[in-house]
This record gives sequence, structure tokens and C-alpha cells, in this order.
Amino acid sequence: MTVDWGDGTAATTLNLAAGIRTFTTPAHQYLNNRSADAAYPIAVTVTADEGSRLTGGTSVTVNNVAPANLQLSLSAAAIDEHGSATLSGTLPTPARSTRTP
Ligand SMILES: [Ca+2]
Repeated sequence: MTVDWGDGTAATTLNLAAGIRTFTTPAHQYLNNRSADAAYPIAVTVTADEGSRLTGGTSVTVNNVAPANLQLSLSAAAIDEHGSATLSGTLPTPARSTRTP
């Protein structure tokens, strides 16, 4: 079976043994929300040995997370005139989203 997560990443393929009726995928990470936080469609296709196919779908909403906590560091808090300083910074990593249907 394959799972298309709807976010343009490679589909996940699971090889299910004969007789298996339940499954759980590895967690899938969504790195960004869609415009207006629209849901990502998730499409599942199960292909049997003889080639017959069963399809299904669901969706997941990924909410935007605003960046926060920009960390800045100045080489000196006070300098003499004609002096110079450097600024260092760490850009935030927004919270990531994972989903296991
Ligand atoms: Ca975003």
C-alpha cells in the first residue's frame, strides 16, 4: 500500500503481509502549513497481489506556527565612538507537525 501525504514529499510504501488487516505508518512530518491553513489531503492506495486496488482518503490540517524567540547577541553592549560591534543571531525553528493516521 502507498500513502500520499499531500505535501509533495515522497509517498510512504508499506508492504503488508497476506492476512494483515491493520497498519500504522511511520510518523510523517509536515514542515509547513498550506495557504489559509487548508487541509492536506492524504490518499491511500492498497494494491492486492492480483492487482486490484482499494483507495481511501483523509486529511490533516497543519496550523501555521508564527516564528518566535529570535535570539540576538551583540559583541559589546557599549562601545566608544568610531567603534564597531558585531551582531549574532539564531533564527527560530517553528514547532513541527507530525501525523500518523
Ligand atoms: Ca508556516
